[in-house]
Amino acid sequence: MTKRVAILISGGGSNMVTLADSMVGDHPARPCLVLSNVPDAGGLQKARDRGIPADVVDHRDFKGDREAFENALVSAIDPHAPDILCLAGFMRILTPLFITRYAGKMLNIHPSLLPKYKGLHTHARALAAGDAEAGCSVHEVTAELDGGPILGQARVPVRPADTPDSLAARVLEQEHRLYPAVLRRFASGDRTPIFLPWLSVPAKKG
Ligand code: NHR
Ligand code: GAR
Repeated sequence: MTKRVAILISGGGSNMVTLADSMVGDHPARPCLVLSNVPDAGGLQKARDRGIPADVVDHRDFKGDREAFENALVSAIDPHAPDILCLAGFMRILTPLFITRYAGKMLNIHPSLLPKYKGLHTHARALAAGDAEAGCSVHEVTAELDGGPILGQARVPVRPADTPDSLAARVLEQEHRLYPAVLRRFASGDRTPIFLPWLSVPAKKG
């Protein structure tokens, strides 16, 4: 049976696009919903352009009541009956109310080599620590923030002139390789982690 995938975003949605565009042909899954907590997230239009239902639940309407926000997320998600939820640049910490409902079905991509740099500002923290390499991780989402089982990692070198933005751009290219690879494997029922070697993405021609 083809798996149904809901993708949660807060921003531009470049990871959402690579996931959605990977779910074609003999892929075991298809996108069923893109949901954003930010009304003007750029990824919403990219979802609609692809014919994927796109919806918004604005956390600001709930004035800090995280459980009320999450109940609204659940109401937006459940009619689409997803088998898998992918967080892709989704920026709200989720409480056990949400986590327990979708336990074992939820993935996140985090821009660090976990268990290093859980939480935010990962690239600035990697540079401040003088790390020689950085990267990204896909992990199962559990109640422990960025602490669930690792399903894949990709590494990049840190360059001497790097800023948080230049490092983030190098890591993002690898996110776009890693997340579709992990989703495909996960959707086929295989949770063996994928570790990608460093391969620079060639600049686009033309
Ligand atoms: N929720 C749980 N329970 N477990 C995880 O592993 C989660 C999660 C929710 C989101 C993504 C995560 C990341 O990859 C993620 C993983 C947001 C924050 C954060 O501090 C931290 C980690 C992640 C996402 N959010 C602030 C908050 O108060 C808001 C920040 C903002 O709006 O800019 O929720 O990094
Ligand atoms: C990605 O780098 C993702 O790893 C990161 O936000 C970016 C989203 O980009 N996620 C987090 O920092 C989660 N806290 P995108 O919207 O273009 O996919």
